[in-house]
Amino acid sequence: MSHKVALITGVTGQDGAYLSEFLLKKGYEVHGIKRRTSLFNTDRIDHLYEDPHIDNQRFFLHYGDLTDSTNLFRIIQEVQPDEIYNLGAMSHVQVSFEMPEYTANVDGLGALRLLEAVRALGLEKKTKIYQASTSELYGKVQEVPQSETTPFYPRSPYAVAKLYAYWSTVNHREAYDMFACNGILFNHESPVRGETFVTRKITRATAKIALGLQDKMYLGNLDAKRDWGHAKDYVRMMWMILQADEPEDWVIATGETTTVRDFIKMAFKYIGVTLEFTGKGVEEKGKVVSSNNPEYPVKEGQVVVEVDPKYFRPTEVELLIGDASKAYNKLGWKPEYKLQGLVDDMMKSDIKLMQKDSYLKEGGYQTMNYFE
Ligand code: NDP
Ligand code: GDR
Repeated sequence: MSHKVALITGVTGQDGAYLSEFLLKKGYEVHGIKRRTSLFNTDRIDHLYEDPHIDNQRFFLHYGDLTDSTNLFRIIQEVQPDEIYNLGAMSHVQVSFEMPEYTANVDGLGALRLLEAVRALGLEKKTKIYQASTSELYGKVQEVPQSETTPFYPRSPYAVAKLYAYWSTVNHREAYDMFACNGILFNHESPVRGETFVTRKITRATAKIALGLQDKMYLGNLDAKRDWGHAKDYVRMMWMILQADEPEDWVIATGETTTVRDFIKMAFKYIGVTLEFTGKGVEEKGKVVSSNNPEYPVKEGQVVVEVDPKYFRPTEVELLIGDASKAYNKLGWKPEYKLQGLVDDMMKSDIKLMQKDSYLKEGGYQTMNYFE
């Protein structure tokens, strides 16, 4: 049976894992580009891994890097993909201030390398390209809600690099008639979200606090507002973008915005704890007002959130709220998850994860010290 072939950069990341699963279920042959790392780093896709010795393998991994043109050329030539999803990126906004040049190379030039490889290999009529663009392009608030026509004003080296990738995608589409599209995705999260993004940092810390493994968490700007959706809903839309009649750019968002502070309250609500926030700026603290779940040793009055200015960014994106009506109306996409459903999904998973640590500790299990 003939099937479509997809190539995914960033296959080991949150979206790469969800998208691989989604495309495999649709019958695709899926090829992922994975960086060489000193440890496996395939936790998110281990359940999809197939022994290369079996027949009818449909999930393949290739070593590669978005900074290496010859490697990208060779993989694309070998795979001859019908669809490329460029999800690979140095995706952490705060870290991009520490490594702006690398971020520009991977997130900006990396996209151009892929577009040029497709063109140079003469695949521009065969291979469709999805570029992982971002609501960070909007940066400093120009208008709300943000749509495909809202002007961009990037506020980080990450966003500046992604702006280059956005326009490279548009320019290749117009110059060479390629089916190349930007998905301007607002924040999307899941139980496998990277641990240093704010939502996962909060759900992991809340789970640890619930189990008595940690007293409090330290965060940065609690006033920032984000339009948070579930990664599962968003990868479906990535695929829909490449099945549309025309190559276009699309905003994907829930249309609701929430502060970091309220996200924390929602995570604690899952464990039956009500929080109140007092104080301003770096003095602000989140305290337990009541706790109605005796299973968790959280005490009234316990301070569970403090602010550490080291998490403040040199320039911040204060407010994101997306208008995805073009996607709703033209492609019929609608998110299935509401924010509390997403928070519950993440909390359920992190409590389970932390419980494992807790049981091991109680059972006297000690990790090996290889350096003794
Ligand atoms: P993750 O950080 O979870 O995953 C990023 C992926 O990119 C990882 O597989 C990582 O590999 C890979 N990568 C990093 N550097 C390179 C490189 N030099 N060459 C090849 N691959 C590399 O991000 P998400 O899954 O959350 O996001 C996917 C994409 O969508 C990213 O481009 C991100 O910028 C963008 N985006 C994300 C949003 C979100 O809210 N999640 C919203 C809008 C856009 P490794 O595992 O080795 O680090
Ligand atoms: P963001 O996500 O920058 O929106 O980029 P992140 O979760 O890192 O930050 C969201 C907001 O929370 C504030 N914040 C903190 N952030 C982190 N990481 N850690 C903290 O301790 C903390 N305290 C407060 C931040 O200042 C910010 O305002 C994500 C990434 O996935 C990008 O790749 C993607 O393009 C955008 O979402 C859309």
